[in-house]
Amino acid sequence: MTAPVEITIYTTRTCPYCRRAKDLLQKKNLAYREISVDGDFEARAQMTARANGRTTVPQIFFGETHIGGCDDLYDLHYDGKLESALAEAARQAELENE
Ligand SMILES: N[C@@H](CCC(=O)N[C@@H](CS)C(=O)NCC(=O)O)C(=O)O
Repeated sequence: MTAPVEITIYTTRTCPYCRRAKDLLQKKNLAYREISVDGDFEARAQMTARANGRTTVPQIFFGETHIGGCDDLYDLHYDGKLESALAEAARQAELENE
């Protein structure tokens, strides 16, 4: 069986899009690791590098797969593709660990 993939979300404290993205993950009972980039230059640089240059928060990852920001997460949800994106990211993680 494929192990569940870790969800990471980079956030700042005052960002409404971050709150909205986390609300959806919580509503879907999806655990996530939150990395606050408030005043943390290194964490922000890591986020931007992983997110192909995107600098806004939130930036969301399923394993190493970059999902994008809040709107991208909701697009997946509204298209009914959230679960398949998680499954695909988990499959990728397994392939990379082989
Ligand atoms: N469309 C983006 C909007 C994200 C956005 O505008 N985030 C704001 C904070 S709420 C931001 O990062 N502003 C620039 C900055 O803080 O450096 C999304 O859905 O994630």
